Amino acid sequence: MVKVDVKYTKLFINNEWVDAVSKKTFPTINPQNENVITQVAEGDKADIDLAVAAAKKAFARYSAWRTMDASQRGLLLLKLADLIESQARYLAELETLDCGKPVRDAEEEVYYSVTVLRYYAGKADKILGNTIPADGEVLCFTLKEPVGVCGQIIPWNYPIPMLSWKIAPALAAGCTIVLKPAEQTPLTALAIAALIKEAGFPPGVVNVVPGYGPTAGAALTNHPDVDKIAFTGSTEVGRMVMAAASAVNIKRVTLELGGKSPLVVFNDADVEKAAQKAHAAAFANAGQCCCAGTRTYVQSGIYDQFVEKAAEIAAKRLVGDPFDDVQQGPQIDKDMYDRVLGYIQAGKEAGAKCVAGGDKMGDKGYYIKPTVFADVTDNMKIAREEIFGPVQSILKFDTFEEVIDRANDSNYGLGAGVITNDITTALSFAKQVRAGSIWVNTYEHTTSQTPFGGFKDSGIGRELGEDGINQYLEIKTVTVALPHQPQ
Ligand code: TXE
Repeated sequence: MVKVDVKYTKLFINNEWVDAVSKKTFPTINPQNENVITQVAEGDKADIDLAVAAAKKAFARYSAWRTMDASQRGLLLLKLADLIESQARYLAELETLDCGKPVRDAEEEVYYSVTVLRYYAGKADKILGNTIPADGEVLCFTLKEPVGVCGQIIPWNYPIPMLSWKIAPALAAGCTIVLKPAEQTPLTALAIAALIKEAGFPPGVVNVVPGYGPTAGAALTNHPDVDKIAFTGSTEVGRMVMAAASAVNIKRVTLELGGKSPLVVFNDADVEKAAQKAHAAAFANAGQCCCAGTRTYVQSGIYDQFVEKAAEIAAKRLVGDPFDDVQQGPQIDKDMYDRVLGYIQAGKEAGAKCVAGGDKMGDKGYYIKPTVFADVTDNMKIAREEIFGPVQSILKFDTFEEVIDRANDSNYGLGAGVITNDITTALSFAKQVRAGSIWVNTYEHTTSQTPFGGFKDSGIGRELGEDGINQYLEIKTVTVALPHQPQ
């Protein structure tokens, strides 16, 4: 068993480590063995009030943060990126301890998050307005200004990447932040908070308040001094966040919610390679991925061969201790474990053919066997609802028109993939499928430069890339009377 030192368990407010006002704590659990790792200070409304007050003060007109050169904000982000990079292995191990993902994946995620911080560091002093040839005797231009105090609520499936997607554009834009990590995975956000202080960000610019959703999370979404909420999580909570965000003031809202993404494999694909790609799309991060390709549509000409391959690959997937060299660790917690097993049961009862897995694994920890269902039909629960576990549903189709209609027949629209060598098929798919990211002959290829977000119930707004920083900027139009004639 790898021993990981947990250094930070308190709330991080105004660059200080503090207990919760209530003095309450909550346990964070190791999903590998169901043991309590440690107790963490449990933030609630009173702590959110303090954190928002600190963020508001840090955003005040003449504060150190507001008067800092934009280029300096970029340098602080670069410093933070360097510090995180220098602790990549430690942060990866802490992440694995807290959320059970294989440590090699966790380490890759740390390096990936560093690229996000560096991308937005470069953007800090390149936030440009326009000059506008407005009608009338005027000079007109726009300024892009930070939105203000941002509440950022993140989930447990990719704790460090999600933190980077949230804080990097907000800081580059000049906003201040109160971040609430998921209750299942508070540890890496706190470890990174320590690095934020070390990097030299002024007090109050970033505050991290662990706690539960209905208490700490809701207090943030309901707070009158929060100008924007950025949320990643379930569609169900996303609805609540959106309603709360308009209750006491009109907060800007970005939501990155669930998905049920289709991956469509055409007859001309190489079956072996396509099955490998579809496997990775469905099973990455133990299936706990918002854009997981969980509806695998396979054209009838290669369907039987494909199912056989998919089952074979899933059966060989290495599942086990995430500190070992495995592909899959446990699911995040007991709730999700039970929920995923419930979906597997529902698939069996609906008559889908279970060709791999189909059960829990072992008696300790939240492990589930990589599961593949064939002969899935569109109306089955496992084809319609987000499972968020290691379950692939394979569906058969005949024609292009048919599969586009079926791919689009979902309330979600986060990601979609197509595997084909025919360029017209690929590009027609890209144009006709209603989803925020379309991947052709690849899947989940998401980098700091590429906007990411959903159509329909998968969310509002985009993260990453140029679009990502725009969500943290207000546009101010300045119009100056200026006679066209000589004075
Ligand atoms: O999500 P929640 P859960 C989906 C996935 C999964 C399901 C449930 O289908 O099975 O959601 O997961 C905070 N006000 N995704 O229950 O509850 C909460 O504390 C404000 C998709 O973990 O949405 C956490 O920080 N905040 C997904 C965050 O919201 C609240 C990632 C997410 O938790 C709140 C995770 C409230 N009332 C789950 N209630 C993705 N899009 O990647 C909870 N929270």
